[in-house]
Amino acid sequence: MPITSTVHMAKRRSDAPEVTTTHCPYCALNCGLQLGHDGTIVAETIRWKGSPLTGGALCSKGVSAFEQVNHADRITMPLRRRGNDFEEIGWEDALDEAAAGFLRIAGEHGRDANAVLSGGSLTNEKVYLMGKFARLALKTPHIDYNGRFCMTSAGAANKLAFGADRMMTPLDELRRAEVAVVVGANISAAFPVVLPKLLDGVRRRGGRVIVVDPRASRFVKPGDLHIANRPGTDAIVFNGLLDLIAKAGLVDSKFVRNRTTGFEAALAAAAPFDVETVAELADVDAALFNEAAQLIGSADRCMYLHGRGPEQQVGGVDNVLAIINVGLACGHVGRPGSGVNMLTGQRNGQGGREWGQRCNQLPSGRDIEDPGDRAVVAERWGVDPDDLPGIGKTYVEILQQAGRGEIKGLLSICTNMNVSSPDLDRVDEQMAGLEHVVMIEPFFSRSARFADIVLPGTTFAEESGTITTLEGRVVRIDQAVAPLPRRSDIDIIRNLARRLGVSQHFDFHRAREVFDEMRRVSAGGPVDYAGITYERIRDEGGVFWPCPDEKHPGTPQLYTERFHHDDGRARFRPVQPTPPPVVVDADYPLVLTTGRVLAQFLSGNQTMRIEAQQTLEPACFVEVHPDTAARVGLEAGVTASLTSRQATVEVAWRPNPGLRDDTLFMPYHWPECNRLVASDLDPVSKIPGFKYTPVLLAPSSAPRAATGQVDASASTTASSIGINRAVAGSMI
Ligand SMILES: Nc1nc2c(c(=O)[nH]1)N[C@H]1C(S)=C(S)[C@@H](COP(=O)(O)OP(=O)(O)OC[C@H]3O[C@@H](n4cnc5c(=O)[nH]c(N)nc54)[C@H](O)[C@@H]3O)O[C@H]1N2
Ligand SMILES: Nc1nc2c(c(=O)[nH]1)N[C@H]1C(S)=C(S)[C@@H](COP(=O)(O)OP(=O)(O)OC[C@H]3O[C@@H](n4cnc5c(=O)[nH]c(N)nc54)[C@H](O)[C@@H]3O)O[C@H]1N2
Ligand code: SF4
Ligand SMILES: [Mo]
Repeated sequence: MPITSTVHMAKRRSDAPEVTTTHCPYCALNCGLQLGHDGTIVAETIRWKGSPLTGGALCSKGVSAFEQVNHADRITMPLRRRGNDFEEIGWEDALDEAAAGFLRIAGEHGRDANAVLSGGSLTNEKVYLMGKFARLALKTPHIDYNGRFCMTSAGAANKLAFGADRMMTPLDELRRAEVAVVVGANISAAFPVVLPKLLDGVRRRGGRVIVVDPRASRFVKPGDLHIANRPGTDAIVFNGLLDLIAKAGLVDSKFVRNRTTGFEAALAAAAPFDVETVAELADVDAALFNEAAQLIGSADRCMYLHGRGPEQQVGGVDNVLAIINVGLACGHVGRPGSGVNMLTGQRNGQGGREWGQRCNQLPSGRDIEDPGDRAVVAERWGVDPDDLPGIGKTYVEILQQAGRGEIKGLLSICTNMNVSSPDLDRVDEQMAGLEHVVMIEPFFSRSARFADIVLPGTTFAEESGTITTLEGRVVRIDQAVAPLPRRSDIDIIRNLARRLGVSQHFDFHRAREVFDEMRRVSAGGPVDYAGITYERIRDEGGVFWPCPDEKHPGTPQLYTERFHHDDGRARFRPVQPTPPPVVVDADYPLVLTTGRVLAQFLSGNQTMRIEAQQTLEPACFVEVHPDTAARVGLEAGVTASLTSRQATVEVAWRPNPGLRDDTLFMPYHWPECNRLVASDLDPVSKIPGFKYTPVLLAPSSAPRAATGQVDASASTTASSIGINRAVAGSMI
């Protein structure tokens, strides 16, 4: 696998007359960078040494991100479907038709027949606008966002345990940690800047890195303690750790007594998971497991970092609660060098789940079902609380109701469901069944082929706004160049709202105006930004929420004195591990788990257009343990065939001795992956079980050498989707 290490940019290369300071548009590390440009064309990335957290470091994606902005594939004019083709139309016609379609559907089927799917890569301001737009313009309860695929298990567990949904300890605190426990996070591919170095620091100071993951990613070093558990068994592993730590007398009783409730019940639920049981169910080495319990239980300062491995499971919330239970039992919360930290993924994965684009949420983390929260938001919006819709459907549920079900119209912004959703063949059918689909997209995506109207979207260099990083720090992005399509996402929302007759609620021309309203709406709420201003963000290198007034310094470290529940205490929750809904059997004997590669970002609609990234990772593949390959007769150069209960796909394969031999790993950026994955959901967070799919692996019967090229039938090509290339640009 090609390696791209962290790239430190050289000094400025060109003489672009202007420099704008902003942040990378991809992952939630939000590395700061500067763009060299002339007001129209962005010409280069410049290292910004003053960047909070990352100090100017960038991975290759951040270095090449600017190439999006003036890319030849940009959609610059609205597109309208004509048969299987698309034609360019004027802005006014496109906006008229987009709005008229939603009005028609509301008239014929009721307002609840329209839905919005939105994205965690949008700025806070746009997230807020989308939530407001769904509730006040479309008047539908059905708005959800792609963070439902991402952060909802972690968020739900954090709210249950601590009363808030935010990383609790700044990542810099790893400098003081004696032990770091990384649970199902691929640090080397997904958090490639700063975090590998911070983990190296722990090792250098004689501390230990403990990794709980069925696969050893590149960041795992000799000397680390690697617990290679079976996929889907994290609650078993952490219940077992809790049991062992208690039996060894390593519980921090003072912390448990003074700052928590529910310890006894959690311990009782963990009691059945003694070492032998865990070793058998999770298939882990008992000696390693004992050592991990000793290390964690004896550490004064321990940081837990969890990624999507334990979270994107049908028992995702329970898995995270089980990790939190161990952290609470050891008192590794609310003190320096310690913390149970979720690693948020998308550019604005954190702000994306605060500002009201979730089906169960009003802005500033308020609860859409809580009468008090509804009254506050309604008052600040100048509407009657009874006019606010109630709780809506989640992302997968909206798709499942699309077309043949009760959802007929869809507004989509910043999400690419026809790559990233589970059970993709069904999603294609569901999307095709919709009557009216409007997408706001800078690039023609695989999902856009199901649109009736595509409105050109904004890239990161063409707008201002705020983003909340994975640490909970609100940072600012500044506009470098004018939007290529002449209107920004905010302009689009304002113009659609006017056509839907509610312009008084959407009279925003600049992000700053939206932010000022957000501050007012959030004052006194669970996610309080009232004291954060654009000026402070720039002067102070970002401000951590909660920040209730302009004198308040912001809150980098949470929970030092109290938790966010009314009684100030954290909650242990008893965890009964959920068995997978579908199990491996003779027909589907291996577990497919899915994730990322360093060079590509999510559905690939941005990075796959950038040559530097595409050259590094051009196509889908599956990783197989060499023994497994030998067992099924998969030879080098032969294409692998994978069959799940959902679909069969063929991809190139790579050997990986660092993977369990009963587990396969496939990066999800290409559509092949989610054709295989089922759409079973966690009952609480409604996250799909992306990390656990029983499959059958075999050499392909097709006489084709593995070239690394994708199977054309599985991916989107110009011919397969019937788009006029001249209009839509090249597609993925
Ligand atoms: N290069 C790159 N970086 C990204 C992204 C990207 O697309 N590309 N996306 C961003 C986003 S949105 C996100 S959410 C983050 C995701 O960041 P991560 O969660 O770190 O990314 P994944 O690749 O999903 O890796 C999950 C890890 O979980 C492991 N795993 C699988 N099943 C299990 C299990 O049952 N238990 C445990 N303990 N581990 C398991 C996998 O082997 C893998 O190491 O990355 C962000 N950063
Ligand atoms: N099998 C499997 N599936 C997964 C995962 C996994 O690990 N395994 N991970 C899941 C995770 S963690 C996530 S976060 C989801 C991501 O799911 P997706 O919704 O597919 O995420 P993106 O690829 O970021 O899609 C964002 C789209 O919005 C566009 N866009 C970006 N910024 C803007 C903007 O500012 N304005 C507008 N108008 N458009 C914009 C981009 O061009 C892109 O087409 O996928 C999930 N799917
Ligand atoms: S993709 Fe993530 S790690 Fe890479 S430069 Fe962008 S923000 Fe930093
Ligand atoms: Mo994500």
